[in-house]
Amino acid sequence: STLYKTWLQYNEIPGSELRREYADLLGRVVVERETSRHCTAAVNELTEGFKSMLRTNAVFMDEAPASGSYLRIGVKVVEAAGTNREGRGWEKGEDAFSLKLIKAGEGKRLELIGRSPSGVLYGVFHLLRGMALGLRPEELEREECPVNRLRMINQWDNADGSIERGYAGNSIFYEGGKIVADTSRIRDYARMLSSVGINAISVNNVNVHEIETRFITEEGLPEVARVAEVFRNYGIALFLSINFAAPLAIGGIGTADPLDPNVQQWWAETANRIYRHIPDFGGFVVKADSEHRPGPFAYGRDHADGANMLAEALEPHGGLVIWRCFVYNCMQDWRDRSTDRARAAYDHFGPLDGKFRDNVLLQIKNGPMDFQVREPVSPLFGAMSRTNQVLEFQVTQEYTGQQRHLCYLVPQWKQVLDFDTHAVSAGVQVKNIVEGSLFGMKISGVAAVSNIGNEECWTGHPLAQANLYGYGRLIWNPDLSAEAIADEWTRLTFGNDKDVVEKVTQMLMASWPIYESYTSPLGVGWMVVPHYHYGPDVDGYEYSRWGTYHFADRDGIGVDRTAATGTGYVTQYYIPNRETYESLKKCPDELLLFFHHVPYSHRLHSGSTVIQHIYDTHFGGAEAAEGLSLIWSALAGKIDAERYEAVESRLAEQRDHAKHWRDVINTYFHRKSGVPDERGREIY
Ligand code: BDP
Repeated sequence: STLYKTWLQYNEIPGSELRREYADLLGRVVVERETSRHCTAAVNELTEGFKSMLRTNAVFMDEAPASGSYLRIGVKVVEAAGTNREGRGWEKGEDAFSLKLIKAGEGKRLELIGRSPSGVLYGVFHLLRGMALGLRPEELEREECPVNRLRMINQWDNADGSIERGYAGNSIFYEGGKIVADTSRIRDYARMLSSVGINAISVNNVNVHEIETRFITEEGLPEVARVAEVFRNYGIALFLSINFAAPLAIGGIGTADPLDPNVQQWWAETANRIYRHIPDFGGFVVKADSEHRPGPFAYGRDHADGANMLAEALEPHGGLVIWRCFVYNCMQDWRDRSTDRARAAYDHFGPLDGKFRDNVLLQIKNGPMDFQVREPVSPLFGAMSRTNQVLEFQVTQEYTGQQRHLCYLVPQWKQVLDFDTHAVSAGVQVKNIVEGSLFGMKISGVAAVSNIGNEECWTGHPLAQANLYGYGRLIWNPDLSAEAIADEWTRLTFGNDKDVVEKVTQMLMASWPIYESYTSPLGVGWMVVPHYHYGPDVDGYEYSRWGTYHFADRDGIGVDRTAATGTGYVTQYYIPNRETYESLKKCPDELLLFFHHVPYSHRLHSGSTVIQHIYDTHFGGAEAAEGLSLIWSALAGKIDAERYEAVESRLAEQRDHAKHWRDVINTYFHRKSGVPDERGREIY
């Protein structure tokens, strides 16, 4: 169905002239035999794509024809710098490709050269995308090399088939404690990921339960290897989340102490076993000493001890340890104002800079708290110059409307990537840091939590497909604009009708600000129903142990994180960011309540008071949410019924739910502050 095919619709090219031109150019494909052995997925994709877009069956040949036009595909392997390991390398440049249109006698030759079979695959997807966008052959010419080396997706899927923070049905990977027998849907997912440049995936939840702990045993591995094979064909390396206490849980060793030789040996043997089954296994993702997960702290060891022990086991095979920095005290006493969860990652990991082995990467969430609709950028970016880093985004919309509300997140991610950290000097943006060359990181990149499940449209809300697409495109090239990505996704998904493209792009681009405007105000976060994180509950997290407070009382609201009078979190930033956030005058409005506790009468840069801003944005936001559904209804008849209706019903839910948000937030602050709305609108 069109829902299922996402951005890979491969509709017939409408203009018959352009279609004929492409059919002529691409009707014959020359791939040398040696190359084609390694490029099966690329060849299959071309075959499928040409058949449905050009209505031709491409003829594959292993030698160039004497005359006429054709597509030539080749691999020119990038020199691997000193990688004599059995595992896969992560060399910069190995995923690159070039596409050139060359005049050859009477005809033309389109030449696609990849620097590896993955490069060829990316080139093929680029070609098919260009065709679907209606580009002419000469407009396809380019040389591309992804900016980030590691471009990863994290599944939070559990073996029982459920998905932590999944909003689109159950897992496509697991059912009833087992890996699914039929992997064809996983293959389709691999195609989607590869089409936007993803090259790594961890296939189980970071919270590892007993069943998944066993994935690394002799019984579990043949099953995992089946999935690894599916992804391998699409240039995607498979990783597993592991349980740090596995030596205890399944190893029969009475400890998981990283400095214990028996533990070290157990992990070394485990690594050997894994690589016997999966020779190009990517490595481990580890959530340790976080939210009740086991870790090195139990043995008086630190994160470097824990990560390095695993790294040593994987090192001979070329495997990586991706160690998450989402570490904080989730049992804090809300009465104690001296602890600040925002400080935690930096306080834990900053002092360990330089202590990690070369194949360890620290995975850092984009903000210091937890994927809120608005947060400052984590100060850890730029703070560790001798440690490999991975930036973590959340594609699944946990705190941003759970794929029932429209929230296109690419603009948010873009702000994070473009944030000027002022590490080393002005102009050092987060994207320059995670790309790796600035600090000479051995390997680095970006990871994100997936938003897909087994529903027909993959993502619950059909328009939420744009987030998965956009994530891949953005981390391939962080200089792409959020608009350009939205425009591209819309065309690929719904076709090139001008009205459709304009309206859908407009909806996507407006959606994050709209969602922000009717939910928690001015960067304060967390006013959601505890545990579920959907819908408003202003005080739900206020007197809890999670470190998630807004401190609203009758006089004011916000968290004082200044150095002068607050938690001192601002000192984790470089100057001038530190000064900007410290200063009530300079702090940007959208983060005001993240950094300052202010009276409701405080005047924002925008000119309005905090309380009036809350009223205005909530009335305005609910109205704008209704506006989204009106824009969509203007597209009736231009979009197939299945997708039209699926989107329409989500937008109707959003419209109603936004009003609920508006009323709960406005009423709360009206009652707390006693300040009336200047414009006298209805507050309950
Ligand atoms: C939070 C989620 C929780 C995850 C955790 C994590 O609520 O389900 O396990 O992040 O990232 O956002 O480990």
